[in-house]
Amino acid sequence: MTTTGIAPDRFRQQLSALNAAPLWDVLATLVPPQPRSNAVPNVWRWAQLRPQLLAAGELISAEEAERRVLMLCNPGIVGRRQVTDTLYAGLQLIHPGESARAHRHSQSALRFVLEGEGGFTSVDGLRADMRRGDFIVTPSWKWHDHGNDGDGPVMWLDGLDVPLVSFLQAGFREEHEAVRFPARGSAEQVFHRYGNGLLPLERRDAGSTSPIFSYPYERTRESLEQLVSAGEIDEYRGAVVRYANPLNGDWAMPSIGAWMQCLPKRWKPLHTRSTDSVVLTVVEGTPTIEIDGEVPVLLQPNDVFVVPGWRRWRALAGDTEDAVIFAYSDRPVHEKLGLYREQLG
Ligand code: GTQ
Repeated sequence: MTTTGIAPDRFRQQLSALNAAPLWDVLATLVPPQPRSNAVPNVWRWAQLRPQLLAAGELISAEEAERRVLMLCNPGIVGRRQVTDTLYAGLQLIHPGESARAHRHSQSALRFVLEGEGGFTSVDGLRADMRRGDFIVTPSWKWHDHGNDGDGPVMWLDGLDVPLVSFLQAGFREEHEAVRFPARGSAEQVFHRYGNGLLPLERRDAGSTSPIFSYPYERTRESLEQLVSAGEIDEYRGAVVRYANPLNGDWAMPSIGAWMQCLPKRWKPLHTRSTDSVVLTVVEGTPTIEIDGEVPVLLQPNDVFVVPGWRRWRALAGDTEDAVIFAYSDRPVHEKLGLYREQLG
């Protein structure tokens, strides 16, 4: 009995009818002592999904599907279409001569190329050729279409901030009247304007996304190689570079951070944990992911793996060859909101 004489059950019913509820029932879960991701660690095997992606290619054309993609659904987030609490991942296929028609949306997207020659993404009519290991950004609200001028299938990993944008209910989308946005040039031109450590004298194009939208693997690999030879190896992540916006040094995209790591063979990194949730894929080698409390997972090239936030983990190359890992996470959002925390060691 409370001092007013109301039975607790009746009290809760009355509150519920008034669309209110007592905080003290749920305080510990509403404001938890530490993060508890809904996502679980999981591996998506390329050897299993590649045949399914090719099967999708027989079921539906890229034109019909608009985007012919297999979504990667985290088993901990039942019924949802996301790989972590905030991020989306998918595997996209384009056959020679096909087009994924031009559209634009508020969601930011990245492409990480897994297989094939001759693929391209165009952003506002600027064309970026897609080769294995390339990282390509399609910024929020920029027109983009994809195609394939080669003679075999082209496949890549899509990373988007879809769950985050839907949580904020901030999403818009539009179809372009043409399948392809009119061609205006190439990603190379953009690189010459904003790369090479050179920028336009007057800055008229402030934007929260990097003007450079194509980061070819050749250049990234070369930087990692130089770091490895110079012995510039981070204790936690090996030789590591992040994809940057040259205008402000921030991440290439405002909501998704992406980086690439080279883990030297026989080298043992220290563990870390951080609030962001990481989606990674293997570019070279066969690294093992160790997460506290989980069975270690040996990855093959193009396998996709998720490390949910606030789990202590590390990635090791093994004894025979170096490993190269591409990763993306929601870290920029954590940083911007003052929520990013990490524990090293
Ligand atoms: O290529 O624009 O996997 O809009 C999901 C939504 C890819 C894309 C996805 C998209 C795209």
